[in-house]
Amino acid sequence: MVEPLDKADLAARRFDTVLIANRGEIAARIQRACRELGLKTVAICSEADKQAPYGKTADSFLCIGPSNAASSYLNQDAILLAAHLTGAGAVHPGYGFLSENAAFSEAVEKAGLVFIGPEASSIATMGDKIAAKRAMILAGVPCVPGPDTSLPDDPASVERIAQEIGYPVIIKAAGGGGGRGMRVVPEAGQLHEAIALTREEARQAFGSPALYMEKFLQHPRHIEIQVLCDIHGNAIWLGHRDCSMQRRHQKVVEEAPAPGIPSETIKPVSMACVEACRQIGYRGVGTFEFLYENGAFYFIEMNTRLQVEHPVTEMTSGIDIVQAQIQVAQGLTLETAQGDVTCTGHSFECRINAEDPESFLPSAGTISDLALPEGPGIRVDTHIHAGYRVSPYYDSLIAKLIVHAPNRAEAMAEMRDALAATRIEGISTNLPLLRALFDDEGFVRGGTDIHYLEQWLKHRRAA
Ligand code: MV4
Repeated sequence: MVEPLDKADLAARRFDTVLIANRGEIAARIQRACRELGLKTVAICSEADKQAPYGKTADSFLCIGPSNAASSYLNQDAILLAAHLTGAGAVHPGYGFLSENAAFSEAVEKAGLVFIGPEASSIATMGDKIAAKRAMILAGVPCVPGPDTSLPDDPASVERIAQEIGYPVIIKAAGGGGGRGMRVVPEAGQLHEAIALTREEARQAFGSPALYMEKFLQHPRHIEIQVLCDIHGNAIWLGHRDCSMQRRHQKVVEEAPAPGIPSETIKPVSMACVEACRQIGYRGVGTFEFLYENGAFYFIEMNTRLQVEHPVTEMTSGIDIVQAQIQVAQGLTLETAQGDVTCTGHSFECRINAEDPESFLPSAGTISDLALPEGPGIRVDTHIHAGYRVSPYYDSLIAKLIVHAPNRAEAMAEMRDALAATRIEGISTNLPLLRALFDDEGFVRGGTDIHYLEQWLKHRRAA
């Protein structure tokens, strides 16, 4: 249920200055959206990021702590202090760091500022993967077979649950997500040990021993649905993305739309996602993650943040997701109705990482020379420039190469050209790997599963 808002509540959500509580390409991306909306920006940094280019173009720029993220980008008090010192009225958390921290959402709002993201209660519900699954079942979103309750302690009961689902099953921690805290159980003989190990890991890593069990899907694709919701009960979906091309739960290439999904299949699933948003009074942007196997969708998790791969959806839908996210945070009504959303053409995103192309170890150092592609249908989201120092402290993502064309084949050709025109000297990057991938027969065909890239890398090493 969405609580009715009075005029004073709404007026309190207006702001003219946004503190961007993040770094790197996404800090630059959010700053651009703010500028386009006529909002002032506050950039923050750690000691490692004092030279960041988005610091120079922000209205205020503050160093809030040392290089290690725990003392800076994760330091809630330092961020709130920076907001007060600069007169910011809102905080945008970006992705990672504090973006899915329910306590931070609450602390920001309790301090009289606007959190550009969902309410703390929505973040908490989706952070508890069992609660999330229960909310989805209630809204009619299709889920992976398995109970929406935590596993009981007694051995006979869990054996019965696994029998009912059918092996292989997967044990997941309620506090996990994104590939953390899960274990596949191929057969009954391994059930109890898997539960004991996962429970102990969950207790250590998430502070909660709660687990749940699902059917393990062996060859799914990872497909996600982007939603956008205002605080007046309007919710829309902006199409879907295929994020199956990943290694160790790190996405490498994303595309929109997911190839080969019939609109009759995706439409009822998307409608249910939008219904789930209305039921929980969801505010802002969100992503419903699904496994897709044999023509059916199975919900696994909801992300309550702006995602790295949001540009492919912006390119196909024509909607600026970051601007819209800021506007709904201000309490504005969504201008776009579902009937006005039309997705056209095809978009790819390549994540360019500063890493060794063989070992995948992060590569720090100074970018000595740089050439980035440009032209119609090409977009580069980045904060780097010649002379920029890539520090070893943070995520290795340094740029996103995004293309848009009338169809998938043309978008692929455009990405090949864009990759060929990209040069980054002085550090190692995954550019060679991305170029090889866009020449791979399986990827060119489309519709590969979540294991494809890791298998491809294995064969490539052997060859
Ligand atoms: C699964 C699964 C198979 N069956 N759940 C990994 C990340 C987290 N979001 C959920 N994950 C998975 N859950 C069931 N019931 C396989 C994965 C999985 C995966 C999912 C999406 C993208 C990449 C993946 C890589 C390995 C495993």
